[in-house]
Amino acid sequence: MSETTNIPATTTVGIVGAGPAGLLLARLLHQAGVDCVVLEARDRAYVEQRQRAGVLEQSTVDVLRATGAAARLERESIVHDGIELSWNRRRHRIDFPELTGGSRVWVYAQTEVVKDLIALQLVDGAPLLFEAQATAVTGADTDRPVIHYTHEGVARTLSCDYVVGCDGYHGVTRNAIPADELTTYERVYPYSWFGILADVAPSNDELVYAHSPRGFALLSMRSHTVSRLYLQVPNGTDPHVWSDERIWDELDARFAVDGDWKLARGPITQRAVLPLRSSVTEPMRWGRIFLAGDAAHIVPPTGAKGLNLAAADVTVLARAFEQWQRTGASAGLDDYSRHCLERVWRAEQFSYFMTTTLHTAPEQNPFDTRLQISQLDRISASPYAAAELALNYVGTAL
Ligand code: RFL
Ligand code: PHB
Repeated sequence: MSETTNIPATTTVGIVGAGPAGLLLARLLHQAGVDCVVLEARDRAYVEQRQRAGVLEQSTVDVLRATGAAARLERESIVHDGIELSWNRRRHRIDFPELTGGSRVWVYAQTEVVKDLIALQLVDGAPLLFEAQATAVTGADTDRPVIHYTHEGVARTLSCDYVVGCDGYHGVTRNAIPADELTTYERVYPYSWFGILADVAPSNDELVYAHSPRGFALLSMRSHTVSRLYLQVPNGTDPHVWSDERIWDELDARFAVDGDWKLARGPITQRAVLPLRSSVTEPMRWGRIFLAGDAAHIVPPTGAKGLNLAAADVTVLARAFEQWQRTGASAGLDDYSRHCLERVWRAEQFSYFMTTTLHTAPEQNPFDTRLQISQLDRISASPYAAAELALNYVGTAL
């Protein structure tokens, strides 16, 4: 039988997008015995290599463990008990376990989460079609919504009980909902992040978020031998006009502290500029269509929340589908949007706070800079202010 004849035309839950949200949802539904199909526009290599987030909260690690997708994470992730904030040429450590009653975070790249979920899904999981681009979803207000998609040049349809849009900010599922049924709250920031990957051991054991007169910088990592670093840059910056030396010099200047700490340099293997945006679409469900992850909300990466919110959405949704399939009760599905939006808005507020406290806006008023410094001083002086940051950073249980 050819692979093509195996492509189902009907399913219970049709999932558009195989980023972390779609893949994790498929895994959870498979475990719960709920039939689903995942359609992904890109090919496998592209999805597995897309460089994005790097920090996992406890609740995300818990759900990955529960799905059996955490074996490599247990071996290769790096557990972090804190972060450092840097301003006025000094650093202050935020101790997570001390300030939160024992919580911590895991440094494990989104690329690796995605690889682990795909590997598991292909061995033991629901159908996952790469290079299957959804073009439209119809029938949101009927009992059988339909995903229209193209696979290997052939136009196909997938008829579903429910459709979940896990297709990110530029996805098509959201368009299936009448525009006047949705409200989008949005803020675009007047700066972007220039991210690099470098083959050099991280210069600090923990992440460093730096406020500086030259703008924000972040030191992160992918492993004990690969560093991930970011610089605040003006919107529209072309990453390819920066020489490697200019990037390292700028990072040096922004991380500079009194004392003998030095940023180690190494070959830069990847570079990209990403604009910063906050956005929430409400409600996250209309008729038989659900939105999850970046399809419903975007946070600027400063709070490290994007991937964790996506995981939280689909965990809530999978439980609701399981309840519905087992008992016929739709209470969980009906409550999905309200339930998720509470966490989403908390993460939006925290990400906005981290972003606006640490970045320097173009033509920023010196008064605003003094307010930022006062806020950072407060965090270093008050365990209550530090705990508020720590509790938001490590996230809450689901
Ligand atoms: P994703 O990961 O964007 O996955 C969506 C998937 O849907 C597919 N798709 C379609 N498939 C079929 N038909 C269509 N018509 C489709 N349209 C789209 C896409 O190919 C893709 O595979 O969303 P998801 O699953 O909700 O996961 C969310 C996270 O990826 C995201 O929140 C974070 O990565 C955000 N983010 C970052 N967060 C951090 O905490 N730290 C970071 O450093 C960080 N870097 C980033 C990021 C997001 C970025 N984007 C979306 C612009 C860097 C980038 C470039
Ligand atoms: C990353 O490692 O890519 C990363 C870490 C923390 C952030 C954002 C990005 O807040």
